[in-house]
Amino acid sequence: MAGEAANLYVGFDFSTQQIKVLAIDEDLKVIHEEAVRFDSDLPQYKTHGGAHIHDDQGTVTTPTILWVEALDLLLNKLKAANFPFQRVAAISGSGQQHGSVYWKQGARQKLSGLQPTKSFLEQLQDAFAVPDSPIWMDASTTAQCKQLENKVGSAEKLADITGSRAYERFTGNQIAKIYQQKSDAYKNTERISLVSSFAASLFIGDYAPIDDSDGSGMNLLDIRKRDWSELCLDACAPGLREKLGAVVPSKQIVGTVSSYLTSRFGFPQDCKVVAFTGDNPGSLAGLAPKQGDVIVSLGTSDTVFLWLETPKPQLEGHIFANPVLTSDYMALLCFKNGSLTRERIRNEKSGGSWESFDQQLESTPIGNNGNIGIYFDVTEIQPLVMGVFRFDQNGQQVDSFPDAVEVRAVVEGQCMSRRVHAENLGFDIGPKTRVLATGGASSNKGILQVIADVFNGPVYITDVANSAALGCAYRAKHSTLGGDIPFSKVVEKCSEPVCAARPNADADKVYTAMCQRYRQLETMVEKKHGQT
Ligand code: ADP
Ligand code: XUL
Repeated sequence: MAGEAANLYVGFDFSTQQIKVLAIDEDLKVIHEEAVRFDSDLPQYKTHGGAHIHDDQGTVTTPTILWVEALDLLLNKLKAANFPFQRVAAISGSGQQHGSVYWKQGARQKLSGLQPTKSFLEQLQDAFAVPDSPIWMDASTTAQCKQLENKVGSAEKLADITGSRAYERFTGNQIAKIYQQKSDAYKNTERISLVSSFAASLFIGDYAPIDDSDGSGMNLLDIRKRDWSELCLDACAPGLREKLGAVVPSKQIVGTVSSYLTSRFGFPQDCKVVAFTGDNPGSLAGLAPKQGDVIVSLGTSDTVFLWLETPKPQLEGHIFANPVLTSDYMALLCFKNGSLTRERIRNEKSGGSWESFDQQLESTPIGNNGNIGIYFDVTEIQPLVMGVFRFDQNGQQVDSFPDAVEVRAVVEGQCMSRRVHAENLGFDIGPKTRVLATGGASSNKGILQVIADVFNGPVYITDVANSAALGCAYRAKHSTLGGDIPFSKVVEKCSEPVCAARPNADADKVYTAMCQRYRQLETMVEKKHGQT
């Protein structure tokens, strides 16, 4: 019974551009949502899209203390809205994947002794050995990636152990860079957290363990054993096992909320905290996919992923531990040039309005008369290339497109790359495949139509675009019920996704041919401009 005093379950998402929170009742109905946006709510940090892009174009960081202050702001917003903290039975959350936090020696004591009269910000100012956290957009660790693959034996061997070959943003390589370039800071680090476990630590007032699903994005975890790989740890930095702490299944209850949060906001003393995980694993939980569904998440990054029973790691893409069923896995592809690239084109070609952007999309034919654009504003992941490349219907490279052609080219180019790389990984995408769309841009009908056309399958959405936070609220409930009942049982009451776009009749013909051209053009661009 979801009466006035019934339990609530809360999910947080510490994403690239904001922290979002939502609360659900026992019937899984969302009763409250709130967010703090980093660029606009905390302008003093001068972030762009939540990040600092450094001059070398490879290094991308976010001040760790920004996330701390953002949580202060968010909890105060909830309080100002009279949020019923006392009804919260359990919380969980997610974080942008791969980003890392370096707690200074003595920080654990600070965390466990927080004074309820003061904010997190006032008390954790000096808690970090590295003040700027490397985040998933970073591409500055190519040297460390090569070192790791060499030390482990080969890219294939590393992929076989950890689910991925070495990737610049993966945390082991980021830690190796810090160890090599800031050895004093490394020495002075008591604990290394992921963004997710860092956030959970703020809630329990102690270091929270890393969960196996988000931990799979580090190039350090043996994804089958669900424990750190000694070989990978040793290849990255000394004493790493101790600095990382234990790995736990994502469904593990890692503590109860701290007495600090109980006193300051009124959470009940027995409010459980379930391990926080990565934002993509969180979204997988939030969308409760059926066998065969492909998920396309259109956030700051675009990701394509699915539930997997057996891991078959390859040199492209990633295999992570599954966040809701410990014996299973998930496969994922991540594309760095997602929403921020679409936003740039919208600002330059559509007067900053999504409405005009959509009208331009509608005014141009599917297939864009053969024009193809590849837009890598920041170094892409597959392929490792930066730059903008436009080709006309004859495959000739051109310097510009008319505005509306450019708008269609960015969306079609992105969707074709998602399809081509998903096919490389063996994703079986056919007319019967349900494509579940989520993330900020999934509210855009025009973009959803292009996805349906390029993937040649129906695209479904749920009424909550914020699937990562929602998934974590579901996970909080699942673990409160013991975690042993199937997750599907917990989410059986959640509303079914609705079909938002179906492919046009001639889309298959147009895009099957065009995806082949896209594949050739991208390979050519990679040969000429690739950074490996
Ligand atoms: P993250 O979780 O990575 O912080 P979100 O999933 O919240 O990101 O998505 C944020 C992005 O959504 C913004 O950068 C913005 O470009 C995009 N977005 C929001 N509304 C629209 C829209 N109507 N059309 C296209 N993109 C949109
Ligand atoms: C996934 C990835 C991004 C981040 C930020 O591998 O790097 O999707 O999780 O959303």
